[in-house]
Amino acid sequence: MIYKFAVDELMTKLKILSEEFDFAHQHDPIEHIISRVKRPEAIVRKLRRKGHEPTIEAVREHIDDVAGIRVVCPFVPDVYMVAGMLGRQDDVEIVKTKDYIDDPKPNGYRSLHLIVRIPVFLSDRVERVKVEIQMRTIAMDFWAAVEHKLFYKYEGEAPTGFREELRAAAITAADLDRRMTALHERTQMSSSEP
Ligand code: 0O2
Repeated sequence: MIYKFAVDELMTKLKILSEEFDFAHQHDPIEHIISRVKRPEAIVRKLRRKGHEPTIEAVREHIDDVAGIRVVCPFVPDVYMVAGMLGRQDDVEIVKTKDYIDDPKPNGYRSLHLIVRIPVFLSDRVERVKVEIQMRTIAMDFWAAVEHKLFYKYEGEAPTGFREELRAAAITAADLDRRMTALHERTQMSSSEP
């Protein structure tokens, strides 16, 4: 329940940033947001994979993504801008940042991962709860969703050449991001011309 409350709080924060920025700058830096609380079976599986017995203490210590939010942005600069705006809020503590955009995973996966901690105010106490926020562009999201589907189908036993093809597709997606960002910057410049 506490993880759900933390997700609800962060969703509200992100929606406010999205609407207010759109109002002030005529550009919404967030395309869409999804959230989930990890299922108990998936938590136990992840703990065992990391070599821990499934206890509440182990979940608190070793699982950062029980509460998860995915923020999908139109352009790469939007990803960093939204992350910056969130990080500057007084009650949001950035615990860890993994920048897989600057340094993609070997398979080509790109996203900015933030582990944040936020206070959840309950009837008799305040709990500081960790939430994983995955931030990515539409192109990165497309690649990650399809990659996840394909690997699930092959259960890790991908045919020859499959990984190379996926890595090449990730490079194409990154190129698409660069081209779309350049087009966006051109429209921004022309709209600010007198
Ligand atoms: P699910 O089912 O999506 O939640 P760590 O806790 O740092 O030791 P962890 O949690 O693996 O290790 O960290 P990492 O690398 O930041 O990955 C966290 C999540 O990012 C994953 O959660 C995926 O959702 C996503 N992710 C990471 N790598 C890939 C990838 O190569 N492809 C895709 N499609 N998604 C990826 P889970 O728990 O693995 O899975």
